Amino acid sequence: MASFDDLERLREEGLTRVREAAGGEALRALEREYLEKGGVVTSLLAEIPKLEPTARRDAGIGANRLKGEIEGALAARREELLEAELAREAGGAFDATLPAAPSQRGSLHPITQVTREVEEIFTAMGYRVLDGPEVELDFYNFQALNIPADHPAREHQDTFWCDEEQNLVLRTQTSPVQIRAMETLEPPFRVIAPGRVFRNEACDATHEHTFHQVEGLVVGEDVNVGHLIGTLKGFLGEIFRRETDVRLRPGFFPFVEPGFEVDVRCPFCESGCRVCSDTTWIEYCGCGMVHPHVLRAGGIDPERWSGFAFGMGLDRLVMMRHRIDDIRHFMGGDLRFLTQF
Ligand code: FA5
Repeated sequence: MASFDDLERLREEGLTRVREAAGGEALRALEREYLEKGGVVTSLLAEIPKLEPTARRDAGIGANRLKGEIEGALAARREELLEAELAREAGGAFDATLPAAPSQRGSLHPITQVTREVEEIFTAMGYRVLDGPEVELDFYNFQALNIPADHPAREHQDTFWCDEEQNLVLRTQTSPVQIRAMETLEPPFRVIAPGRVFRNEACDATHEHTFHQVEGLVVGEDVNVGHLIGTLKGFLGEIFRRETDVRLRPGFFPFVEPGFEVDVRCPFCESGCRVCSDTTWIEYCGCGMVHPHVLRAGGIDPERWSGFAFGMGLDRLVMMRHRIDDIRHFMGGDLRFLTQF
C-alpha cells in the first residue's frame, strides 16, 4: 500500500500515466485506480485519522494536493483527446467556421402521400374520414358483411387468424369500417376509411400480403348506382389529373347488390405485360349498392335508406400514378426507392 513518504513518486507516476493514456477507457481505469473507493489516493486520505496528530496536517495537505492534481490531469487529458477526435473527423485541423454537414431530410412514404391526397379529395366532396381497428372481430370483417362462417366468399380473402377462439382476425379489407360507421352515425352520411389490410396470399408484382385500401360508404335517401359511378369517375379524374380509361364490369361481393369491379387501363403497356397479366387492365376497385342485410346488420332500415360502397387498392393507385411496376417496392424499405418521393 502507498505511504505518505511516497507522495512525490506517486505524483510523478500518476501524472505521467494520465498524460500518456490513449483513450477514454484508459482514463476511466486510472480514475478508478487513483480516486475511487479503495484507490491509491482515497486509501491515503482514509489513513489520515490514524496518524499521530502532529503528522496529520502535512499528510492531509499532501494527499489532497495529489488528489487535485490527478483530477486536473484527468480532465485536461479528456479534453485533449476530444479535440484530437474532432480534428480527425474534420480531416485534420478543426475549423469552427465550416458550415455543418448537411443533415438528410426524410420524406413521407408514397402511400402516406397519396392517402392524404385521397382524404383531401373526398373531404372536399363532404366525406368524413374514419379509422378502424386492424385486428378485427370476425363479426365485422365477415359476418355482418353478409359472409357467414363457411361462406365460399371467405376463400377469396385468405385470412391471418389472430385468435380463432376469440374470433379475431387481421382485417382482410377495410369494409368492416362500414358496419362500425353504420352503428355510430345517423344517416344520411358519407365516409371514407383508409387503412392497412392483410391477406395470407402469394405475393407477385400486384399482390402483397400487407397492402392499403380506402373504403367509401354513402348512406342516404334514393342513393343509386349513378351516384356511385359519378363519384368514382370524379375521384379518378382528380387523382390522375386527367381523363382516365376506366371500365366497370359485374363483380360479386356478398355485401353489395349489384356489385361491380372497376378496372383502370394499364399505364405500363399497350398490348399486355406482367403487371396487367397481359389484359391491359388493372383491377383497381370493388364497389356496389349496399346489400339490405348489411344495412340491417348496421342498424339501418333498408326500407328507408339506401347506400353505395367502394373499396379501392391504394398501392395499385400509387403504382399507376408513378408507373411503379412492382408492388413489393412499397414494403421493401429500400431507401433508393423511397427517396424518390
Ligand atoms: C375487397 O376487398 C372489397 N372489400 C371491396 C369492396 C368494398 C367491394 C365495398 C364492394 C364494396 P377486393 O378483394 O377485390 O375487394 O380488393 C379491393 C381492391 O384491393 C382490389 O381491387 C385491389 O386494388 C386491391 N387488392 C386486393 N388484393 C390485393 C393485394 N393482395 N395486394 C394489393 N392490392 C390488393
